[in-house]
Amino acid sequence: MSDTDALREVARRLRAATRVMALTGAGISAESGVPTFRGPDGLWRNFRATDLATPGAFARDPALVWEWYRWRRSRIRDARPNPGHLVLARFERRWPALTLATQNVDGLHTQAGSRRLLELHGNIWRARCAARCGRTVIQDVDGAAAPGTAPDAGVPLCACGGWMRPDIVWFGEALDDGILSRTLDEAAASDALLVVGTSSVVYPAAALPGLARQHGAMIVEVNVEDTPLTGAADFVLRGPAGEVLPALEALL
Ligand code: BJW
Ligand code: ZN
Repeated sequence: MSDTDALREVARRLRAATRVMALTGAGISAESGVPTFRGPDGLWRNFRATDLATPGAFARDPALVWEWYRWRRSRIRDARPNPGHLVLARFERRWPALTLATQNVDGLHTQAGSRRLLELHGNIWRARCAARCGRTVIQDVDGAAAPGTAPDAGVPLCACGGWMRPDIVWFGEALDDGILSRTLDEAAASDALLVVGTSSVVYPAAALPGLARQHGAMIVEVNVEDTPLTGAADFVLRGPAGEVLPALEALL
């Protein structure tokens, strides 16, 4: 099937769908200038995930982990939603029950206007108490940090005196129970799942297409390259999300 035929067929089937869901990954924000994780320009090319995105890394060197997140925030701060984010936000008007599950922590879907959003891996603009007193803060600035030359200098402090940490799900950590169970329920109930800009290697997000398919959903992958999902998708729309999604919207 040619790319144009696939696009038309996906549009035809979407017109008949009532429960549409989307799952996004770093690729949808690439065209907004936010680096992806894997691949030639990916964040993990220059940094080892285990050095930075695990609870063990934070326990060993919280200052290094915060330095990395401050740098990430500086890359994201001026980023704006691109046409891919905006199309998914407009899809909520067409399908009011549409759920958007994102692995991204950059907040660009919210900026684009998506409201039925499930942030599976947290949000880079939130911090929470690592000492588990329960405080969570929206932290656009970096807050009060441990003073002086102590090893934890630069680590924001909670009002309880403990360290704050980015409110992000690191490797080996469980996703929020409520968010995960809503996501699984939505995937099982959907007629169509659009899987946009993810390498489909990180679980449990990578299990959602299989779950949706078992319950009869059409799986559509939007990506610039093959992933482990490609062979199992019903349709593959090859190209940048910021071009493919507007082209799809135009056919609806
Ligand atoms: C474009 C494009 C354009 C580019 N247009 N496309 C089952 C099997 C095996 C392993 C596990 C398993 N279950 C759990 C695990 C372990 C682990 C895991 O999955 N490991 C795998 C790597 C094997 N999972 C976990 O640890 C998860 N926790 C968990 O399951 O806990 C269980 C538990 C239960 C009870 C108690 C305790 C534990 C947590 C996973 C958290 C992931 N966190 C990260 C890092 C956060 C750090 C941060 O952001 O600061 O989240 S990992 C990183 O990968 C980040 C992303 O959200 C995630 C997914 O990456 P994504 O979005 O797919 O990006 P890329 O870069 O990989 O891909 C980009 C794609 O876009 C590419 O395909 C490009 O081609 C494409 N693209 N430009 C369209 N313009
Ligand atoms: Zn605290």
